[in-house]
Amino acid sequence: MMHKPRAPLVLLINPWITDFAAYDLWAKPMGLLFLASLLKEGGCGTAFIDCLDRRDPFTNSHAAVLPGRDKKFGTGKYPRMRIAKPEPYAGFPRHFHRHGIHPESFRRKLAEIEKPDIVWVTSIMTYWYPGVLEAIRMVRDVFPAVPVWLGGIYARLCPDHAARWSGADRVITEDLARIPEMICELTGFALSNARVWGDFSSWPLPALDLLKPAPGYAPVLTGVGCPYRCPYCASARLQPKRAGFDSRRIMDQIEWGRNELGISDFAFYDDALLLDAEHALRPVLEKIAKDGPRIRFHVPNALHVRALSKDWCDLLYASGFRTIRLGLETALDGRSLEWGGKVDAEMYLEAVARLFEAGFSNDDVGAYLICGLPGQRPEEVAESVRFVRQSGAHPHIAEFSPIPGTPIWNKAAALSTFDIKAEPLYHNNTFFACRRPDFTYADMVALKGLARNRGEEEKN
Ligand code: B12
Ligand code: SF4
Repeated sequence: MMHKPRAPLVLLINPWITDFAAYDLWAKPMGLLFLASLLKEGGCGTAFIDCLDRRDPFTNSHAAVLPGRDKKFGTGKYPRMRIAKPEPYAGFPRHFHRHGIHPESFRRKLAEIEKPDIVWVTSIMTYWYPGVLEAIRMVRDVFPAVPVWLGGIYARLCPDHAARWSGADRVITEDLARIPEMICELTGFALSNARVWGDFSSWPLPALDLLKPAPGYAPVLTGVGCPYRCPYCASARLQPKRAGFDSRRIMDQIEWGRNELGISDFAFYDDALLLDAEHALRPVLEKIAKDGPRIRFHVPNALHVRALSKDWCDLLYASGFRTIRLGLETALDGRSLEWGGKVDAEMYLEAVARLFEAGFSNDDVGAYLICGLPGQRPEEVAESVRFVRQSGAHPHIAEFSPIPGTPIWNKAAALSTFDIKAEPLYHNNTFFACRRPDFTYADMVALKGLARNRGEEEKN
């Protein structure tokens, strides 16, 4: 008699952030949490280790660790340990840290878990790969014979680098629709929900219950993809097709977080939250506004200014949005057109005025300004900072960081004196690898100061 293969146990790992600085600005491993739900729904066992847990007692009481701290709206500081600066950053005047739990805590958590059949490691920023490599090394120490698969944003944007250096058995660049087949090839187990994997709109809710203790906030995703093609952005490469959840599913994500997990702060991860949102997001927000919002929403990933009609601004306010970030990038219309035409200065001023009329305060509203793009001059950024401040919103500098496969990538590689094609550490926004004689690192620091320092600006 043929035996049905046993359901495999998949260990999911969210690795450390290795960076000069990192702040938990509503950053949770959303991709991995969706995968956990898909695996569970398909019949697999799952275990999860979060190297970015801010509340790990072992870590926060360890003498070598600067403990984490809770801040506003569920955000906060990660615990961190100073570590040696990787060689490519030699001479860069900042200390380097591993953010998250103590490695010994990670080792203990691994030792407590039943031996898995596969280990899945996610990755986010390409330049955080040292944390990914360290996690995989430790997994190999504890479970030498267990296959390790690496997926996520670093894996997809730098597959050759990841294949060469990560230590994973497999670097996942395939469409998610292929994953059930790949699991079956490895373990012989056929997931019962194989067809769901490639159909975003049918995915189950992300497994927020794996985050223990319950997090102070939850990420929410209503859809993937963006119709724009800004030259510096990897959205189209990561999510070429737009897809979205219906209102029921969006409401379920929020209600589950609020009612079952007691969460009151929610951060949207969409690239284009308000575009084509009439039928899915709007009814959800209308219901929340009608019932009286007992929750707060945040959009750290920026809204499209062009979508901010009067009724949307009113609805955002009434449904509990508190942190509004706008993707302005520049106040110079010529530049805006050159960079994809998603907004112009007049459109922005009208939108900000509508947000204030709706009830938002100056402190609620911020605008991102890209800084240091090839061809851009520091004076343009300074002008945009002043423009945003005059509009009543807060300017937020987004340092240009070159991303593989984006339209501007080759131009950035030709401009940079660092080998950004071979070394993902040079994609770090803090490092500013595209510094040049007419836009220096000192210019970047000064512009960040200008954007931060309202008092200085008002004095001048
Ligand atoms: C939400 C978001 C943020 C959040 C937090 C993200 C986090 N969790 O840490 C915030 C707003 C804080 C943020 C900040 C920044 N971000 Co951001 N962010 C995103 C965004 C929009 C979504 C990421 C996400 O969660 N997606 C949703 C999940 C479902 O997808 P996923 O993680 O890719 O997972 C899927 C697959 O990859 C796969 N998968 C994942 N893991 C695994 C593992 C295995 C084994 C398998 C099989 C599959 C698999 O399955 C999942 C389901 O499909 C992306 C853009 C994008 N469209 O992806 C940019 C993006 C990651 N950010 C980017 C950048 C540049 C930044 C900033 C530097 C911007 C700036 N200049 O300030 C800052 C840096 C922050 C810092 N230093 O801490 C770049 C990446 C750059 C890089 N070099 O890697 C991106 C790609 C946007 C872009 N400009 O193109 N960001
Ligand atoms: S509008 Fe935003 S998400 Fe869309 S391509 Fe431009 S930067 Fe990327």
